[in-house]
Amino acid sequence: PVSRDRRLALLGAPVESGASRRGCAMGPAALRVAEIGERLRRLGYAVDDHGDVAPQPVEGLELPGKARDAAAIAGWARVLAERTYGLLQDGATPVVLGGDHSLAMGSVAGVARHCAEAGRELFVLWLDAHADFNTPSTSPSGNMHGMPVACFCGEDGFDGVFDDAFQARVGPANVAMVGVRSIDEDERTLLRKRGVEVVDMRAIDEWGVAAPMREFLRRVKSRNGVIHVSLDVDFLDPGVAPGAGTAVPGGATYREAHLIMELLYDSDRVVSADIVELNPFLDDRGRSAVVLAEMTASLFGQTILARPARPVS
Ligand code: 4U7
Ligand code: MN
Ligand code: MN
Ligand code: MN
Repeated sequence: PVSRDRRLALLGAPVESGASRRGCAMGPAALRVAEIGERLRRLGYAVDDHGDVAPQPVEGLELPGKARDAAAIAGWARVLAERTYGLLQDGATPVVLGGDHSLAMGSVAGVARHCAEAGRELFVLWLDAHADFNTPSTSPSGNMHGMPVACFCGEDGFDGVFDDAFQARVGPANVAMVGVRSIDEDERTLLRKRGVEVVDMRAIDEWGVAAPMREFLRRVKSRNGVIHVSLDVDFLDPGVAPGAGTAVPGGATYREAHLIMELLYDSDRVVSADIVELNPFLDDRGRSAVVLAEMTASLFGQTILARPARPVS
């Protein structure tokens, strides 16, 4: 394979108390068994697997409203923010293996700090059946995997999750959500108010994924920005990836998902990624783990046929 100059850093985050069903803690192990590291190495990258991170719970932390296990979730977030920030400062590309989606509070906070210091504008591409824009006061469940976007966009209700070093935020207008098909009522109101771009499944049915993705990538390029990709397994249709604790019918197909990854790779703007919410306890013989590992390979340049570079606009 061609040798590539980027170092990829795998970081396991076996957190599951942000979700209501257990099993996501086995996600990093299943992704490794699906050879996520080997697939990336075969593409010519130097890949360092840093193993699983260990959280330090933020003793006594309580958030106003409903936020189950906030002290532990904040502990994961803090350590992940430190790690993604440090890896980016060292010139590496962090790929966080979840674990439930609450971990994105931390991974994105680290990326946001790095970008703020480097003077680069950060965009987040949220690939998910859900918007994950609840706060402890809007959440119907209190499960923190439904809250990470609200947290890193700076909504109220997350005081004390981070200390002062990691207060950098992502502008809601710099977040694009693709594949959404389940939003709670108060969550929808808040999303609309903040102007988050939502490409729901209806839009994908009408336009496919390429048109909205090109639009998003054009916007990123026009601001010379960079992209953090957060991929929730439930973005995919449950028929493609059954290993999801919060499956919603009518999700992305195998090829829609890969095309998004291929377009992202072509854009050369992705600086970090989360691969989350895989629940191996619910999976069918490792199928979902393999699909996620394949998608990660596509994100970093695995192609069907090599094709000439084509500008995004
Ligand atoms: B996931 C939910 F109420 N919105 O907040 C909530 F429908 O990371 C689900 O996207 C959140 O899987 C799903 O609990 C979080 C619910
Ligand atoms: Mn999610
Ligand atoms: Mn989801
Ligand atoms: Mn989920």
